[in-house]
Amino acid sequence: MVTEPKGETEFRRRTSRRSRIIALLVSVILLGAIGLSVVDMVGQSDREEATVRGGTAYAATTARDFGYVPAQVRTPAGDPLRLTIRNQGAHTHTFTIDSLGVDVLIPAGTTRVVTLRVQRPGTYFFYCRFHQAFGMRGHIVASG
Ligand SMILES: [Cu+2]
Repeated sequence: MVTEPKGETEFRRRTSRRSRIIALLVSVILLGAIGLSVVDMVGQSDREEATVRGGTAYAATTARDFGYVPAQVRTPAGDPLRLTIRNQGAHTHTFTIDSLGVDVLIPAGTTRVVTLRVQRPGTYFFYCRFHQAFGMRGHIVASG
C-alpha cells in the first residue's frame, strides 16, 4: 500500500484550489472588462440628431477602436452638414463615404470637421477604410 506523504498532498490540494480561485478571478475581471466596454459603446446614444443653425446642420460622432459612436447621424437633406469626428482610439481611422467622394484621415487623438453636401433624402453609408471588416461603419440618414 502506497501512501503519499501527507505534506505533499496538502500542498497539491492547496495549489489546485488556489489556481482555481485565480482562474475564477481572472475570468470575472475579463468578463467585467468586456461588459464595461460593451456598455461604453452601447450605453451612449446610438444616434446623433443634427442641429440646424443658419442653414447649416451640425453634428458630431467619435471614432473608436473599432466603431463610430454614435454610428447613425440624422440630418435634414438640403442643408450642408458639418460633422465633427473625434478619434478617441489608439489607431488612425478614416471617415469615408464613397457616394459623396469623402475620405478623411483621422490620426489617433485628433479631430476633423468635414462638410457634407447631403442634397437628397436617403441613407449615406460611411466606414473606416482600415477597419471596416471590424464593423467600423455607420450611416447618415438625410430626411426630406
Ligand atoms: Cu479605423
